[in-house]
Amino acid sequence: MEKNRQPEVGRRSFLKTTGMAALCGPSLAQEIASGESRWPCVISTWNSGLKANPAAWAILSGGGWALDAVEAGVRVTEDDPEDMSVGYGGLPDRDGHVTLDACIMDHEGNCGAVAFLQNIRHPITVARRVMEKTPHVMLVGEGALRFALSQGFQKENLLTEKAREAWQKWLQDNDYKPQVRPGHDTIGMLAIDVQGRLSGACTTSGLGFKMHGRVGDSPIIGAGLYVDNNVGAATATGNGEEMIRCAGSAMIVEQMRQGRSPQEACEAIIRRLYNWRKEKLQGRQVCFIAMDRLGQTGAFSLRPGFEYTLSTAEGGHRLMKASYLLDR
Ligand code: SD4
Repeated sequence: MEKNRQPEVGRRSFLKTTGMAALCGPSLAQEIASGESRWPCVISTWNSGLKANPAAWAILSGGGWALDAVEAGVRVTEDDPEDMSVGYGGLPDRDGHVTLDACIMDHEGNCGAVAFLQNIRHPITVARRVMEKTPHVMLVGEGALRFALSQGFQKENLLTEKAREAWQKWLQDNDYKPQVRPGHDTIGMLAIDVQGRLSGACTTSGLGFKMHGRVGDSPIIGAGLYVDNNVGAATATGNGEEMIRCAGSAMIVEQMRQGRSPQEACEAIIRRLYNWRKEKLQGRQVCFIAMDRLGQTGAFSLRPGFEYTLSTAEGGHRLMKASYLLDR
């Protein structure tokens, strides 16, 4: 477990000086006053958060916007060649192409996404541009690439030597059958800032050695990511086909709306999926993290092995093990 202390953020004094508590609904104001809120806070999937969360924290601790924080955070992972499920260095599809999916969503329900995007290192920033510069939510493939180039992004080769070697080994050992790979490293990140604004981002190269053109849950609003500032936010990693099927992230937010905590909400949706699909989930992993509007968090997975990174003013950046439903 790694732990880095961070500077304190003056949340209470911020609330006092901005009169923020007066702007919130009575119960939220009460919850803030009673000290139950934990603003700012960042949670992200896997241990990649140990590198990514500090970039998000740097923005939040300066009083910045959660949307800027999650974008800056996951860009660190997109740049990291050691993360073989995201951006530069991501594993290619079975034909040797690195194809990227990403989406982003803010506290007002604004969202943007790109899917099946190639040769652009930071799909999360292209997703944000789709949100801010177009009337649409999602662009895919050639259209997403054309849009990125029109926005000044540069084309580059994202296939590292390490990823190419892994692909060639896979080709030798397998029968060109698209794989449901057990290893996952997609980054989904949720943050709440000192003004109580939630945002989320999710970015991936998808399942390694997938079929060309396959898109997972990560760029799909409601599956890989969902944010509703009245309630909370959720994001996912694992076998995207399952998250799409159960509209996982949106369902978790709905569970929180019914009064469940982020932890209970993640558990409820994974149990529901398991009861529904059981043996069809053989060899598949499904993992969620969630945060409510107070900055309280939860995490749960179908199988053991899921870790996440939590950053708070009190605790610094901590790698945590999620609880899970099945023994293996
Ligand atoms: C996908 N959910 O494309 C992603 C994969 C993933 O870490 O999470 N990998 O299905």
